[in-house]
Amino acid sequence: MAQTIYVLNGPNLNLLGTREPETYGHSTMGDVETICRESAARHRLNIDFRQSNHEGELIDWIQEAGAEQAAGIVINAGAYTHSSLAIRDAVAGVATPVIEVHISNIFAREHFRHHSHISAVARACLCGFGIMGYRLAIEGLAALIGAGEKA
Ligand code: CA2
Repeated sequence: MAQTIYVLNGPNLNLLGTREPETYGHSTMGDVETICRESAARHRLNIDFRQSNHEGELIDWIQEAGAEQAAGIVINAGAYTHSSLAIRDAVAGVATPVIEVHISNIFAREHFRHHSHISAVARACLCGFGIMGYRLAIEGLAALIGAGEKA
């Protein structure tokens, strides 16, 4: 049976494409989901794509991915990246490899965005590639878990 990658998106990302295009571009979460599904399909992987504005719900989903032995988690925790020890602990608590993604280059922005609580416990981090970062994260996960490309 095909393995599943959870793609988890945090607060306000449901608004992607509606404002701040100079930082986040014009694409929507729907576009991000399409990119993720296309990338995963090339490696015969399933995508479970979710967005929540609630910290506890994101934590429940990280734990669920761990319990379900998901092939990986791609997470853009939004602003919780910079504030949530609880999400950091959830990521640290799963054996599933976690890839941290940010659409913008958080290091080229305000000082308060320069620190991520998640980076130290993630398997890898990507930022500044726009929504292409999600595709790169799935490609990277596929390589990590040895999911070959579809002929
Ligand atoms: O660059 C990223 O992906 C971020 O995770 C996005 C978060 C921000 O707090 C992080 O520092 C970096 C913000 C998500 C809100 O996105 C919106 C996009 C368009 C319109 C409104 C919100």
